[in-house]
Amino acid sequence: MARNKIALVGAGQIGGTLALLAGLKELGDIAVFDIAEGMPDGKALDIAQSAPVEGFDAKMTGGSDYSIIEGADVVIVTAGVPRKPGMSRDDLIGINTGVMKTVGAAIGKYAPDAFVIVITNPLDVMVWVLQQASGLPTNKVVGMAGVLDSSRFRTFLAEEFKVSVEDVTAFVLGGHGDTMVPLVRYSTVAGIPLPDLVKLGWTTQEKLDAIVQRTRDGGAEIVKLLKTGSAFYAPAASAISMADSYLKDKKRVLPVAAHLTGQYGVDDLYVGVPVVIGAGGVERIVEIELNADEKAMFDNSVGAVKTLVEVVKKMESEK
Ligand code: TXD
Repeated sequence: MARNKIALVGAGQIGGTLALLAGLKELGDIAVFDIAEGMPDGKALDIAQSAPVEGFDAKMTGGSDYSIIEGADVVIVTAGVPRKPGMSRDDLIGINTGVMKTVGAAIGKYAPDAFVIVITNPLDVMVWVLQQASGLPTNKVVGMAGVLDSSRFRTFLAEEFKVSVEDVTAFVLGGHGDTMVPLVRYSTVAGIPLPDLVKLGWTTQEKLDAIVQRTRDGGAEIVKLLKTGSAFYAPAASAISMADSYLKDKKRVLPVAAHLTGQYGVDDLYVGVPVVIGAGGVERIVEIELNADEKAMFDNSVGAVKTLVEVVKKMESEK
């Protein structure tokens, strides 16, 4: 059986980490593309030379010609510019819209059967632009944000409760960014919902509220510390878990930016919701009932995504 092929468009901080993780996990052969000439070739070569030590087999190719992504089973897109301190994710919209259009067209040409995971910010809008430019079916194009946001939430909760991160599950909804909606009543430690843990005295409501806020600000906290870019280890690990679920038909239930057609009252927008990812791409969208508070937060988040999509549509119509 031929190995799967994973194409990485963008070989920066996240792209390089994706290549290493995909190699270590033996997900398949890896092609790394970037417009910065030489850099993707260098990273591919460097990672290939770690394979004998780590003990994995994967063909690593790097280059600046889109033909290297040909026939990929999975394409992960990080191409674009990241945030600098003081910049919001939305400041990136102008530059990255153009990048998504080029990348989308290339994917449509060279890898039309791929499962595509977009990471470039502002995420929920960029995945929408890329899907349109690629012409790929909407169930094969998703955005990565929720796995990262919920992983951040789980990290902070495990720290607070002094339990293994493995036993903490978290549920987040909505757009990536300041308006995302951590769903406290669906987040648990070994199945015990967080509100019950407050009642049991494991934590206080105030501490829980602070953790929710820290999760929302999780990206900014790291941007501020790094000074020269944004988070990359956890974002890469998150996207790899989505690729893994697709390639192995694991049917994991993961929060991703998925194309909604009426679910949660949203039409033709990409918003973070739980979905089943298997060999068919997004195989099912999980629609849960929200209480009034959650609905208000969700609608606010959807409103923020909608506003940015309108900005893109306006930019395009003025061209
Ligand atoms: O949760 C999430 N979705 C995110 C998103 C979490 C963290 C970071 N997030 C975003 O991912 C971030 O705001 C950026 O938009 C992307 C990529 O972040 P990364 O840290 O990897 O950025 P780099 O290191 O700057 O890498 C981007 C690469 C860089 O090597 C450029 O040369 C390349 O993109 N680039 C391009 N590649 C191909 N084609 C074009 N046009 C292009 N333009 C730049």
